[in-house]
Amino acid sequence: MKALFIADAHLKSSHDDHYRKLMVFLDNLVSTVHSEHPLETSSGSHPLIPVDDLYIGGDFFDFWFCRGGRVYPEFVPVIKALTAIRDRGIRVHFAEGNHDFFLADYFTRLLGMEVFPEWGTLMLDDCRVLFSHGDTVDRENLKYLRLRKLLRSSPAYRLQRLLPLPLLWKIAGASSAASKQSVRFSEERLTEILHGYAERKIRQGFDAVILGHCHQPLMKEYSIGSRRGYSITLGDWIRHFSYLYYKDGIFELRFFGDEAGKG
Ligand SMILES: [Mn+2]
Repeated sequence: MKALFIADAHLKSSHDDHYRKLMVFLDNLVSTVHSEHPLETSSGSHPLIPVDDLYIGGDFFDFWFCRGGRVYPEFVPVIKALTAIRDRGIRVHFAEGNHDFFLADYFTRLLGMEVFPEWGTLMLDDCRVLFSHGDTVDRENLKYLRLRKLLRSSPAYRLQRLLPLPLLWKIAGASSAASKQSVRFSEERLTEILHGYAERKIRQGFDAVILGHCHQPLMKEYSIGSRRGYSITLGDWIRHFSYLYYKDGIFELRFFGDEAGKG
């Protein structure tokens, strides 16, 4: 089987370059089963990528609040692209991030896509994979963990339902900008912490651990007896345009625009 993982697009405005680049990328994903997408429709110089499952590892949106079918207008084009992917026969799955949660209300209920609020355990062929955004890996960040729990509690859920959506979008947009300025670690240190955690999980029996959050694309390979383990942070779709491609037991970290000739 073939699966593709991306994370941390932090979408906000459909006019942003990285938003538009992501749209081109999503348009190039084709189903391995029934492809109505003839090969020659590949947009520009980018090859089509055959996929069974698309996994989005959190902070896809810079913030998320919806009401029924009503979503932030800037997100409509990318949601259409995801729906088109689903309609091409590709299963779409989300892990929630620290910027986007309560996703199931919309993506599961209305679009039938799977949402993992925190951790997902996946089987890719025989490969047992642990998948998450990764924002809860640092157990010492009690302040954040408490805030996270509070924001996702049912009183918080009910409260946001009472507020007008445009107000929520405004608050969320502003607080997301502020939260980017108050990071506990450098990206490099956070990457080390995530990979340290992933290595422990691999030693406990997972074949791969796939995380987002740190925005650094990195894959480490471990040999444990006769077993191979992969610790992967997905990078982002702001600066790196990185994605993980899984094909029949092989993991490969790739960069959009850099895949010419790869199958
Ligand atoms: Mn994050």
